[in-house]
Amino acid sequence: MLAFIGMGSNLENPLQQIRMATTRLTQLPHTTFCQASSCYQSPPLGPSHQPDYINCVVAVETQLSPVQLLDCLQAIELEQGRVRLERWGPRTIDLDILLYGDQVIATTRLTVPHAGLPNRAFFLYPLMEIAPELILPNGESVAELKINCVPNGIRRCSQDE
Ligand code: ROI
Repeated sequence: MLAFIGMGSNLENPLQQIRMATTRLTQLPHTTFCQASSCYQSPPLGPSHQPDYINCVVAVETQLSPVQLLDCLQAIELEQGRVRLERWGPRTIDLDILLYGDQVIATTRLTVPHAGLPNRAFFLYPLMEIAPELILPNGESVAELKINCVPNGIRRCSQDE
């Protein structure tokens, strides 16, 4: 199944955190890494007393189930020292399943498509870069969502940062 994973970091050298997590994603079992977007910087959504975020989206072709994939992502978060203190607080790395094929999942552990996907520029800009033709399970196109979302100060990081 083709899955899209959103990455975010705003602590302890975010670009480095994203690079490390990307490397780990290339090593997932039963999974072929397809593509990574550029990195994007944006002010925090939520509590503003925290640093800007760096975000990136990757595509993988995986035979893992959604829950198996989530387990792998949470293991990487733990490895990279993610500590959950406050809701919407700063973090070294956040890995979210944005989409898993055209599956719709609503369980206690997992909401897919990610509930924030339709209005978060920091997911839509990088997603549009690697999957401009993508249509969500409800029929909405990423292109249309991106046009209609509030950019909120997002900017693409230069490749050599
Ligand atoms: N804000 C930005 N800009 N990027 C994120 O990845 C991000 N992740 C979050 C919250 C705290 C909601 N804000 C964010 O989880």
